[in-house]
Amino acid sequence: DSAFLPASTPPSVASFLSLEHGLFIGGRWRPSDSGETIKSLNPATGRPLATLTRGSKSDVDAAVTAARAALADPAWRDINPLQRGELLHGLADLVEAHADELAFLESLDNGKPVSVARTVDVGTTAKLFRYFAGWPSKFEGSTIPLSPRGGLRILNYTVHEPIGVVGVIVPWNFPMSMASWKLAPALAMGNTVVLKPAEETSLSTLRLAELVEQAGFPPGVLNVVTGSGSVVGAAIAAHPDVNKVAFTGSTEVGRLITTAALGNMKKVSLELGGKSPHIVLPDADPVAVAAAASDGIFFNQGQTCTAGSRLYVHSDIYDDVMAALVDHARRIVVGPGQDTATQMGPLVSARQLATVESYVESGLTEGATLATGGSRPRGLDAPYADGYFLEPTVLTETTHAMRVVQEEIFGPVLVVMRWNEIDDLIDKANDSPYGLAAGLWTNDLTQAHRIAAAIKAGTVWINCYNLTDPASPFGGYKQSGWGREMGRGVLEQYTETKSVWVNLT
Ligand code: TXE
Repeated sequence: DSAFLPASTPPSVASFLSLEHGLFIGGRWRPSDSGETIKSLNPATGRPLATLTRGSKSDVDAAVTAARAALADPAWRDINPLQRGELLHGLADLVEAHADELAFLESLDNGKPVSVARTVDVGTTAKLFRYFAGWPSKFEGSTIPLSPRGGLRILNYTVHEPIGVVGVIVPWNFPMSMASWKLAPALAMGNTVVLKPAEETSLSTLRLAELVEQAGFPPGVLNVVTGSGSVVGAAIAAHPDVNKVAFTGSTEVGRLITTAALGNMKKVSLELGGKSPHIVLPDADPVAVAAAASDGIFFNQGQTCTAGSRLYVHSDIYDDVMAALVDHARRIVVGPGQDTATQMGPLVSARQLATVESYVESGLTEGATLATGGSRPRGLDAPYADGYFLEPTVLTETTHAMRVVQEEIFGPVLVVMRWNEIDDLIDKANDSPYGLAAGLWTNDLTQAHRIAAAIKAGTVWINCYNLTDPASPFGGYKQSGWGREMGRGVLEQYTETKSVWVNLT
């Protein structure tokens, strides 16, 4: 199968794709010790898009050595906080300057519409670097008022120091922005990074590494090792000289990483799966809420950790919401992400498509009703006929015993349930191993705050959904993760706090 690029592909993207993509270690691009490569596929066609390097364990060792050396390099260690902020601002400028190119690249590699990649993936990345650029000069320690003890007068103060080498392992749903969620605070706090993108979607991270270099970060501050999770990811998680690992991905792999990290007790932060309840109260406008529920699940092909994948609609307006929801879902234009009309692209891989289709199958076998979707869309011409497309899918008559209600599907599949009584609704909403996010629609202030307080989730959206911001903390309860990303609080996760005691007597 030969590579295929749409006519609208920017020349800069086409020439980047044709490069031999090496590993970025110590400021240099180099092949792997393994000499092996990986084919990165275009999910809209199933054909090859680019060739990546398959990193090995010894490549991870080299990257960690480079990151360790960069920590001690005066060009990074002794840089003043304002200069560190300026480097991050410079990186944000470069991401903005290359936004169209980066968005197109992300769309080709992941499948999502270019417009989504432009506003969400690339937009978020630039904003993240901009937000964290302000922190190096402002994240202060404290002086702590202590009373004299044993005749000693004491001065006690704290300082924040970098943790050291941070391993970053990210998934394929928002490739560049998931990397930046971790990279931005790690760099702002003076750490160095060894980053492993997902093997399905490594390209935007490799381009970002070029921009990091161009922005003037010293060699070894960011290192990128592409390759498989079981080799490169596992080597980072187990490495005795990595001080922290920050991960976004499946709960299952999060568990493996945590176990591997125990070897040297490295710090671990985790953003894992979700099965977020999206709740509609009886006073909500059925048509508006149906559109929001549809966007809440079908955005990014349903491959969003916060996807509003369990919809609970009050019986009084259930029929009206369902009619509008099915209508909305059927109107979604499914196609290649590079077509301007496309609203939903292909799933990221043949494997993900097969997983999602098997969930739909399992739901139907367990007694759910298919309200719409469930099939691969017909009518896509070559070369898109072999792409990993699936129709927006809605299952009704679902119950909490079903796998489709309990497990993260991570695709465009919504399960819908009716509710009547608020305490029962809250129990159902919390009946999940996950606790990442929740949404609810009502103008009833009392009920809104009552439900928001009772839901075990790291984020609750009231009359909105899927909003995030670099200034607002994000993370999960229960098996959705450890720690919070973004906001001021994340700085603690990328620093060690030292308490210094001085005898003033
Ligand atoms: O994720 P993985 P996959 C969920 C979602 C999806 C399922 C499978 O339900 O259907 O996971 O996706 C690296 N040690 N989410 O298999 O495997 C891997 O190379 C260290 C939800 O693609 O978790 C990649 O870089 N690293 C989630 C990263 O981990 C390992 C987003 C994530 O891959 C490793 C993604 C190992 N042993 C998937 N094995 C969300 N909610 O945001 C793999 N990796």
